[in-house]
Amino acid sequence: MTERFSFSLAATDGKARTGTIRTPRGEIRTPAFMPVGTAATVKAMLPESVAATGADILLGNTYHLMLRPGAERVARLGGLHRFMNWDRPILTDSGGFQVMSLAGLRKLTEEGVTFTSHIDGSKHELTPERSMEIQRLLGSDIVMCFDECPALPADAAAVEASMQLSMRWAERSKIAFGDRPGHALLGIQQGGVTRELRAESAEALKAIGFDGYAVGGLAVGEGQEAMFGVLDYAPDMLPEDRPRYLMGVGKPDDIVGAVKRGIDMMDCVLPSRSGRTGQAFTRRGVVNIKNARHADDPRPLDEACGCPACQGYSRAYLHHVFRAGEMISGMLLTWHNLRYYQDLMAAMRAAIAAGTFAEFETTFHADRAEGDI
Ligand code: PRF
Ligand code: ZN
Repeated sequence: MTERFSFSLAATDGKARTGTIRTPRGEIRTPAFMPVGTAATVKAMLPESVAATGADILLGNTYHLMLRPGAERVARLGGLHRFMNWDRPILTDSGGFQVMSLAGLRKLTEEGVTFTSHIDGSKHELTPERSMEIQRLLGSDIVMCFDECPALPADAAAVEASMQLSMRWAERSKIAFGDRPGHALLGIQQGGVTRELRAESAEALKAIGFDGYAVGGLAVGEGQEAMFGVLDYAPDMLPEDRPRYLMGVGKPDDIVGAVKRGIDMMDCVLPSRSGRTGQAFTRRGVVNIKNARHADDPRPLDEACGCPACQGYSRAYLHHVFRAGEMISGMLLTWHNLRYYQDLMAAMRAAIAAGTFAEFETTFHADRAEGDI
């Protein structure tokens, strides 16, 4: 019998949840953080190193991979897992959001979106049907509906029209996805920061029926307070027995706040991108390794961290290689940041299982308030 995609909750603490997503390619412990592997690589990391940080699943991008190297080529080469040498689960985003933020000339219609590539200016089209086809060619385990996400602030009528278009696209995505045992399709809630639109979107998605549900359209310029305002009600509008994924979030305190409000999965470029620009996340807050005060510091980045950067190297060394533009700088800091994020998720899973999430949250914020890092 083909293994199916499933989700089971093991414990809840307040609205926070911990559980397991099961796929034929392995289990995903939730709450889960997904490192971003946009171009078939988590930049500066070998796949086995990404796994060693504690990641159960990666995120890949339809938009980037369709442009380069092309979805049909990846399929001929055995699919994205084989191509990038990652055999655990992969979730792929559907492309619409990246078209809107990265592509050149864009034209949005009921059918889909035509755009020019940010790489070479060539013309392309994405529709719900083509996005489903690309994600199938890539061999994605968790497929995202094709949607549109307006930048905020936007006027209410525009947010409403965009959400309704995304719901029509969600239905087309579901039909085009078909029945694929072992693979999951997730709907994406839109509706900006308006409760009624979020409710309308949730009802539309539930009527279609998905394996899981994402909260989209947040972290697009509204600020943390407004985002938490939406997360105070939006996850409750989605089925309790399915995973809930907050797309493109976020900073460590965003992640803790989202988990507290009932989110099970997240992704963000922040730990990997910051690693390449000299920013390290630690229990005490952000360390900027290029700062001159690290030049003679023999201490590790974070005494409590078990990653290779903290086990083998001083802040003085990390400062030096960053200043010298050495590649190992991005490698070590990315490793550290991904490990920090995965340790944070593990600590939250343990706290939820033990019923001590409130204490965890208090300590998390107190450690960061101490300063002098
Ligand atoms: N939709 C899709 N991908 C996304 C988003 C969205 O709304 C966001 C919003 N933070 C990030 N990535 N498909
Ligand atoms: Zn470390």
